[in-house]
Amino acid sequence: VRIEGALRNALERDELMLHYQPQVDLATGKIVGMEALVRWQHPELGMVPPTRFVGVAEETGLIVQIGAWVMRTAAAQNKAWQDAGLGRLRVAVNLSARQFGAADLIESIEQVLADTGLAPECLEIELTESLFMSDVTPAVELLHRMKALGVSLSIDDFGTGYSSLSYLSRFPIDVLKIDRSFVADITHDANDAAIVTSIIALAHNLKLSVIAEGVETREQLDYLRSHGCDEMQGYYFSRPLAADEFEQLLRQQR
Ligand code: G
Ligand code: G
Ligand code: MN
Ligand code: NA
Repeated sequence: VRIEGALRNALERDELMLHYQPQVDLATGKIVGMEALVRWQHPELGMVPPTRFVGVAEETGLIVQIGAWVMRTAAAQNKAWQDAGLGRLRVAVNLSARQFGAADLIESIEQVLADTGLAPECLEIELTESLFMSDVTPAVELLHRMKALGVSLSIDDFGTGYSSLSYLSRFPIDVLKIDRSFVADITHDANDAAIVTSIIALAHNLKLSVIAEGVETREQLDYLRSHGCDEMQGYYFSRPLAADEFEQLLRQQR
């Protein structure tokens, strides 16, 4: 209850901010994109982790406003970095089920692109398999409308959902994000290694690009690179960073 009331004010009081976690091209070692992750700095509660408020925001519907703020802020930040000559990056934002169900989703994405001037292909929208569980037909139509805007679409936490693989051939997806639970034991567990290499092959056979999440060690990185994974994201390279820290990292790689 305390969280819910405070969360209602968080947007107006400017208490939310974004952290950015680098996504690195495994062939070049360069940062090619970032995932925007919301943070809440409350004056008394301190830093509230998303695990404590994203669920509440989902239940109350506040996630629709928060998600719109996240998309706008992330797109504007990416455009500013691009204008500063820091590279043609792609920024990924997480889309919640509530946002997916909102009537004005397409218009709000369109508006963010128009207002910020960010090239559509530099905005990636992360979807989870749970979004497709209920009724597949409206989901397919909605995804095609999103895709028609030119944005990039990815499946987050790939492999953990209950959906059938059949949606992969019907949905206009660009990227699979391998869930970090499969990556964790990749160098010790033959089954996890088999799952990860199979997801990489599946993605490439479908002409999708593939990114591994939760990469924490050099051994995991080497394994993923040698098996043709395109990109990685994880603590081994960097935790999610405040915008000024992320910008420093970008400047270093220039
Ligand atoms: O780094 P991390 O603790 O940021 O994130 C915890 C969880 O919160 C993850 O599952 C992540 O997908 C989710 N999350 C972070 N930012 C957002 C956001 O902007 N929107 C939604 N819907 N979920 C988010
Ligand atoms: O659910 P989603 O994949 O959107 O959320 C990303 C979550 O993963 C965030 O909570 C982020 O902080 C966390 N994360 C990012 N890199 C790593 C990592 O290398 N190891 C672990 N354990 N978590 C990570
Ligand atoms: Mn994500
Ligand atoms: Na994930």
